[in-house]
Amino acid sequence: LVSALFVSGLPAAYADIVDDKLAGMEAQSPIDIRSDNTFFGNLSPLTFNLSSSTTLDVINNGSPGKEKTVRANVAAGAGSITVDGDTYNLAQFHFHTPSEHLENSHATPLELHLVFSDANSHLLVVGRWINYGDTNAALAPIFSNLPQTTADHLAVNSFNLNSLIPDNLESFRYTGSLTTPPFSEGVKWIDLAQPLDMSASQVQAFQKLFPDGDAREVQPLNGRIILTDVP
Ligand code: 1SD
Ligand code: ZN
Repeated sequence: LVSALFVSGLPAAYADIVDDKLAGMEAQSPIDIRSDNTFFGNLSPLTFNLSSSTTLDVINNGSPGKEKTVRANVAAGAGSITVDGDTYNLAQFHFHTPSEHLENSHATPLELHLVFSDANSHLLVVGRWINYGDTNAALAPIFSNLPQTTADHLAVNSFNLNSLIPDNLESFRYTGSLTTPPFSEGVKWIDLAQPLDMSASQVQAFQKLFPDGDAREVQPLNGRIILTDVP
């Protein structure tokens, strides 16, 4: 029964790799973040240290049964986040459509994930909702030239990673999992409350690549606590 519940939350593309390994996993991501399931607290500060001019290797990771996204691999040493005395290095960022995390049960058109890992390979993902708004100039070099196939690489020079992070770092924090196979748990999630804006045509360029979307359905909290410093 437990495994059937998880299977029902998987995009069809993942059905072939689902097996009994998912049974017993109960701290999965994404989740529905609502005002009635979050607890206010004094959260520890987030310290980002991000290059304002790094190179990106952007790939289309469209393989069925695996992750499906456009992913920007960043140069080693280009970014880190320090939280609770632990420093995690930025490996890559990528997008999902529609958003994987829900905001009061609503999806936004896109969600950004910045994937970090520490010296012990513990993962921390910073998520940010993306809403329709003005053209995002910083992301234009990626979204105007999205790699159309898994064979394409797009090189972006002088990308300012700070353009992805808001000044206001209020967030929602919980412990969950990868949202793509193998859905490993123990991932620290920090979902920033301030959304990022992109134009409808930028969003559409991404959605054209993944017409069925590339978002996993929300998973049960199973007693987990979501902390926030949003007043
Ligand atoms: O989908 C990503 C996948 O691309 C990979 O980055 C993995 C970490 O190795 O994380 C997932 S996710 O949970 O950030 N969606
Ligand atoms: Zn992701």
